[in-house]
Parts: sequence; structure tokens; C-alpha cells
Amino acid sequence: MSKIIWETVKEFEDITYKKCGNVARIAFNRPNVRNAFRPKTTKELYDAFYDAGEDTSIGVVLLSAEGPSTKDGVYSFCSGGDQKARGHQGYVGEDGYHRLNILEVQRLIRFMPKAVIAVVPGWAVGGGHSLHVVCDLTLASKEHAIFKQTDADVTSFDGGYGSAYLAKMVGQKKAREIFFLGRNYSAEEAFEMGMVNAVIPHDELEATAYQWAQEILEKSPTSIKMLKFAMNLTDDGMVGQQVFAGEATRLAYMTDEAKEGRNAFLEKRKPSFEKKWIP
Ligand code: S0N
Repeated sequence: MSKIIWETVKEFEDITYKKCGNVARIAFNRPNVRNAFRPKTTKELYDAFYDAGEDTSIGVVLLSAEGPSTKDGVYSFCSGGDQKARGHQGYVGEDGYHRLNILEVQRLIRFMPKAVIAVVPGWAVGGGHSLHVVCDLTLASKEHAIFKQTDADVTSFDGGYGSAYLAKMVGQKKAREIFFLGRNYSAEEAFEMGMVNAVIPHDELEATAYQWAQEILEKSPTSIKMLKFAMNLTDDGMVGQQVFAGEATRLAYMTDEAKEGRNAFLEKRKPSFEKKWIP
């Protein structure tokens, strides 16, 4: 495997954003608060994910975290919404407005036409847990990853992908246990439940994630995109249908029929389609 040399794309305060070859790496960078996200963090995440989504040289995105904490050496992926940035009406940005916009980040991950891999080096808690759920794949540190849902402890809960989609993934009973009891689960337990793809020795986590990305990059980009959207479709209702159908329309544009339809309009004549109805 080629050596991984990450190059910084843009400097942010709460995250790091790097690329190496056809892989982008977006990482939380607030390890001393277990990588909790505040409105500034979600804005930065949105900008980085948007860039990675638009960059046609990028085929896989890793969502990871810097760390460990300089205070106590503990590793974390993300501990969800920053409780210190939470006012009476929700999470407060530097401009005084109450919003967090983590759900917009979730939607970017969900609808991005590329694979997104959650690389979990430590705590994945609350909204951080929900983020790993919405990613396409999850790789977890054998020694340090811990999965936990505290949403019901702090009355800041994810009623969308974080819970309902989790239930599709691990089953209704297990999802309710995760949310109702808020227990800690090891990487192995998360793997057994089906919400983690592989448990990796901590020192090999990043290299393994990069290797998984390389394997995906060898596949047909159109197939990966269409398969992701097809697997999303049934859970995403009409929006899922819209995202999938948008790609079908893009493919239809490339047919002779589409060229004839466009040319006929531009030439102010009736279209003459080939009279074949292939089953
Ligand atoms: C992660 C936990 C379990 C780690 O425990 P540990 O190792 O004992 O560390 P601590 O001593 O607790 O923490 C170390 C330092 O980090 C700070 N800190 C940790 N987590 C947070 C946090 N989330 N916010 C702010 N600070 C945090 C500690 O305060 C401590 O700092 P110092 O050293 O200064 O004392 C444990 O830390 C824990 O349980 N953390 C809280 C987890 C939590 O409840 N998160 C919020 C859950 N809810 C969400 O995330 C919802 C997200 C959301 O916004 C949303 C989602 C869906 C729909 C809508 C929304 C929306 O609101 O918009």
C-alpha cells in the first residue's frame, strides 16, 4: 500500500481537514471535551463535507477524530452536542442564535454519492454515536472505542437516523436498550450487534481505514453511488427516491433517446424515437 501523507486542505478551528490521493479525512479536533460539537464545529463539518462531496478526485471520506485528550490521555470520536454551548432554547452560536445544524451534516453524509467511513478511535456518544450510525461503514478501535447513547440523560435526542435508523441496523429491542439504558458498549459488542464493520487494533485503525478506502476506490464509482442510494432509498421515503431517481435521469441523458428529444426541441420538429420497447 502507498504511504499515507495527509495534506491539509484548509485550516479550521474545531476540525482538521486533509486529503491524500482520492481519500479525504475530516476529523474532530476538540479532544479535551471528548470532541463535542458546537455550532462552529457543525458549520466547519458542513463546509468540509461539502467540499469533499464536490471534489471529483475524492471517492471516499473518512470521518475521524484527533486525540487523545491532553488532559487525561482519553481517546474520543465525538461526544455529541456541546452541553456548555447549550442555552434555554438549544445550542447557541457565537452570533447568539440557537441552532446546531448537525442534522444538515448528517444529510450531507447520507446523500453524498461517495462512501463515508466512520473511524472511531474512542468514545462515540450521543450525537457522536448518531454520526457513526449515519456513515456508510464504521471501523472501531479495539482498545479504546466505546459506544454509548446519552441523549435521554440530557434531553437532547436524535429521533431520526440516530435512533430510527439505528433500530433498522441492530433491531428494535437492541436500539431501545441502547437509548433507554444508556450503557457503554465495547467495539466487540458493537460489532456483534451489527453497527460496526470491523474491530481494529488501535495503532492500525487509521491505516486500515485508508486500506478499506483503497479497496472501495478500485470499484466502479457509479456502482458505489447507485448502490448507496439504492440501500438508502427504502428508509428515506420520497427524498430517497428523488436522490436515486436523479442519478437515473443523469444516466438517461446519455442515451440516444435523450439526444433525439433535445435535438428535436432545438430543431423545432417532432422527436423521432426508435420504436423499441425493450423489456
Ligand atoms: C463522553 C463521556 C461518556 C466521557 O466520559 P469521561 O471519559 O468520564 O469524560 P468526562 O470527564 O465526562 O469529560 C471530559 C471533559 O469533556 C467534557 N465533555 C464531555 N462531553 C461533553 C459534551 N458533550 N459537551 C461539553 N463538554 C463535554 C467534560 O465536561 C469534561 O470537561 P472538564 O475536563 O472541563 O470537566 C461523557 O463526557 C459524557 O457523557 N458526555 C456528554 C455526552 C452527551 O450527553 N452528549 C449530548 C447528547 N445529545 C446530543 O449529542 C444531541 C445532538 C443534537 O444536537 C441533535 C441530534 C439530533 C437532532 C437534533 C439535535 C439538535 O439538538 O440540534
